[in-house]
Amino acid sequence: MLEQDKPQTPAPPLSAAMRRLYEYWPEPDERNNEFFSNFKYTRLTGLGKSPDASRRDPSKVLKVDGLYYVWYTRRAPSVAPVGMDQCSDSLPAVDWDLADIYYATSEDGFDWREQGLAIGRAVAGHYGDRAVTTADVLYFGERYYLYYQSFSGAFSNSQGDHCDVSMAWADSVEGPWQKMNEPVLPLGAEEHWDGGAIHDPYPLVYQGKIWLFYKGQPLPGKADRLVRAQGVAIADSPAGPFIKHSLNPLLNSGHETCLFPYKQGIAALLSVDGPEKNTVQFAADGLNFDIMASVSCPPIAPGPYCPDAFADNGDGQGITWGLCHINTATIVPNNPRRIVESESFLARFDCDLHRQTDRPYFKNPRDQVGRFNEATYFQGKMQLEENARQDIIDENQKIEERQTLSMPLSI
Ligand code: AAL
Repeated sequence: MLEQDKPQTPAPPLSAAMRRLYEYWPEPDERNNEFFSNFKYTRLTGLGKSPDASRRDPSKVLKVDGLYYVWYTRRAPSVAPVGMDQCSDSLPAVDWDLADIYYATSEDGFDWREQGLAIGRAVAGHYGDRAVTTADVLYFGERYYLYYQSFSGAFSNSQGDHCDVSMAWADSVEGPWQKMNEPVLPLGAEEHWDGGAIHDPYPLVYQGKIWLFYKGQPLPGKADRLVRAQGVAIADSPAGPFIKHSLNPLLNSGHETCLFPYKQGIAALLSVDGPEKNTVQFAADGLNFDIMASVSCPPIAPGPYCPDAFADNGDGQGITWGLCHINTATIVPNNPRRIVESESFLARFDCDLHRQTDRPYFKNPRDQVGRFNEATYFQGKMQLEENARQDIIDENQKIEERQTLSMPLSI
């Protein structure tokens, strides 16, 4: 609904919630909200769950000569990660350690064929010798570019998920890829929001320039109020220099980056982290994002099929599908903030965040948000663990005793 079409805010008295309904939310009913969508998932052939390899963090999907292409992180064999203090030359610290970037193709977006290595790790002792991961693609000036995370040297607890972003280019979508072999987007200064890690490079072409969105993570205790956030660095050419925008961070939540041109601006899908996780946001200027809808069970590490990602025509159409990853994420015993991910595989998501589609199937909030089914509530992660049950009974007992003590005798 356009600003000028919004109904007049009624005169006071008006509660804060009702003022938001008039002045903040684009549409009171999600069924009419262009930024609201359910997400539906499909298992893939060729890239699905397999004991041989862990596949994760897919790029945007690109269509070239009628064939869909995707790049992703692949680690084989899919042995379980052992943590940063136990890793070795053959034992991975994390699910994306000792990994390379592979690519796959598909004719219909459902049945995929793994084609092979796109970008591999460097020789030991060289830049990017430990892992090359989390790639995303740009097509610019009739050339292809992959921006990716480059890890040099073994992981360690002190360094954490520390890496920078590098780039490789190719004249053909199938490579060979020439590596820059140096950072194209360096870490921020120690006290900065992106001083600890730079992840999930995500290029778009916007306002005649290359906008490289990325996730930043501060060093522990450095940037207050931030766990992770997203920002942008802008350049005239794919090799940079990329200038980080003075307004960064632009998004105060989210984990893996997922953005797409929408109308004259840019929309973003946020998941996993921060107060504004599980939202779809929009910035008419590509910089100042507002929450437009809250969604549930959004795809993790979404790589959308976004045909106008590089069109820069000021008339972004949106997205209807893409790939994402699903994995086994277990909480590290005695360290609830840490999870270990493993057995990652790629899956497809479908949605309706497109201006040319009108699919009530994806716009019915009752379908998902309002009514998950039994299997959802009693799946491993949702079910109350047996060992937590007794703790809860004991603790509730104590709370009730305290409450009873503090309540007047008359009840
Ligand atoms: C992902 C991404 C980046 C992180 C790790 C692998 O979810 O955010 O790629 O480094 O996790």
